Amino acid sequence: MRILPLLVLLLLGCGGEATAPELPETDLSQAAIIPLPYKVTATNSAFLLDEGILMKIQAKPNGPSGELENFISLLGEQLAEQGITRAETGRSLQLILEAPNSPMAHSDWYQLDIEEEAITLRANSQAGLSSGSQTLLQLLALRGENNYLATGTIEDHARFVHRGFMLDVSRHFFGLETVKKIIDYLAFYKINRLHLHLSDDQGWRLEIKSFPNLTEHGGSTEVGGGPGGFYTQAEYRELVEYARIRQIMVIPEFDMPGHTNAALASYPDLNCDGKARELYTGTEVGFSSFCIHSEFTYHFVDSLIREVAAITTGSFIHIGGDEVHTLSAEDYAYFIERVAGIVQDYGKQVMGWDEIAQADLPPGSVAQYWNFAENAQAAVAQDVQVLFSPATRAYLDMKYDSTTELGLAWAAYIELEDAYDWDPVGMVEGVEEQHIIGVEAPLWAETIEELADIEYLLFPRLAAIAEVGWTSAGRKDWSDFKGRAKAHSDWWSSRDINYYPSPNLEAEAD
Ligand code: TNX
Repeated sequence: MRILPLLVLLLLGCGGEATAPELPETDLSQAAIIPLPYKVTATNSAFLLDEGILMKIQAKPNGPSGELENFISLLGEQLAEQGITRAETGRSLQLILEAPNSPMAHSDWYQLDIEEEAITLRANSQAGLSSGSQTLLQLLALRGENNYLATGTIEDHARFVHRGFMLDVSRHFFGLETVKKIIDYLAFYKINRLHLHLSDDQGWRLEIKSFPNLTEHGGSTEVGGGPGGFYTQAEYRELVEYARIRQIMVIPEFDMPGHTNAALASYPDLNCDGKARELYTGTEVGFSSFCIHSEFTYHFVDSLIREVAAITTGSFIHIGGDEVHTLSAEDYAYFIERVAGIVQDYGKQVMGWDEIAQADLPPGSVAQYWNFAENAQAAVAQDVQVLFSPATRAYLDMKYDSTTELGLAWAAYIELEDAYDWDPVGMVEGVEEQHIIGVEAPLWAETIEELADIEYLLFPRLAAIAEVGWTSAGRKDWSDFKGRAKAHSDWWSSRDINYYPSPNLEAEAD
């Protein structure tokens, strides 16, 4: 990650007013920020948000880069959405960018000072700057009818570097606009990694120029027999860039050697018997596999990883590796080790579901714990970091309760409290804080077809997972969280977000 020392100052200068307005008394420590910041100090006054603000952006030498310009223009748009519009005259809101000299060690560190006359945001990385701006945007979004912000200081940093969300675009395909909307939601909750599950038995969703039939044929359907779809490489680049500007790393996943029916249907030579499989629109898992001892398989994987690495700005490529019920342990490990080597050859780090820890992995790999504790332990034994996505807590495709229409229930029912009230440390014996890269909430798409379905399973649980990943364990508190989540649900309503009205949200905070 780039460490670029930065300071952003937002100054509000009042011009032409004869008498100072009376300022309301406030309490910043009561703000409903999710995830909960590390430290909030209230100074009980107010920063007024009057109309007609003149926004000036000033870049000092050494401060800004091209990267920063993107960020500033994005922040300008987001402030405008919150009613902070630029005017030709009147009060001014000024952004001054410069480089502070004391870099802080924590991931995503920022400090937000809100005073009567100025808002100052300090950070020592682009990521911290982005996180701090999301806090400011939440304060604006949650201000309701008030035309002011509470004053005080927020000092904040993330507990884990990886705070992720996974979207399965294979079982059902979701277009660019839907995914961009989700990226906006992720940024708002300081989730910084979007893992896209781009291939499975039911569909191949990214154009691969050296194997065009993957999308021509393999992308032509989905669960239930709908039309499917895929991203061209140009569209995918657009998505990666949209996310990158919002400090979100896109992690592409091509699940293999199992969960590969769409590829097996598109290229007969990937099958040991040389016969193309039929397209699949059901929801069973575990039946498909590449031909492990055929060199064509590795020629295919090499071309795939080469093309994907070239359009991936993040450091990881996810190779799946889950639920292969048709292979011996030996063949499985042989395949994973060869494919991990290919990923390494193209300069990327390997990520995979926890099963990959049964193979010898290159340094810097990450095993995503979803179901098997012994695999998480095997990862730690070979110094491979563990990403926590326990199906019983973090799988957002699980139903809330027995009456939920969307979703599955094989792992658990997951109410808001279940999604909130857990900690990755202590969940698997021997897997400690230093072995854990972070947490990720996967959304598998067997039962969901459109944005409203996604929103229903995401909200409010995404907010809970965001807090598990960001907030230090000692600061987390369920009864406090549910009060803040209730405030956010009002905001979701105002944005027409189709959230699940969890009974947890209605319960009195005690
Ligand atoms: C298990 S999680 C799977 C997916 C399914 C999911 C449904 C994992 C690595 N494999 O193929 O979509 O359950 O909840």
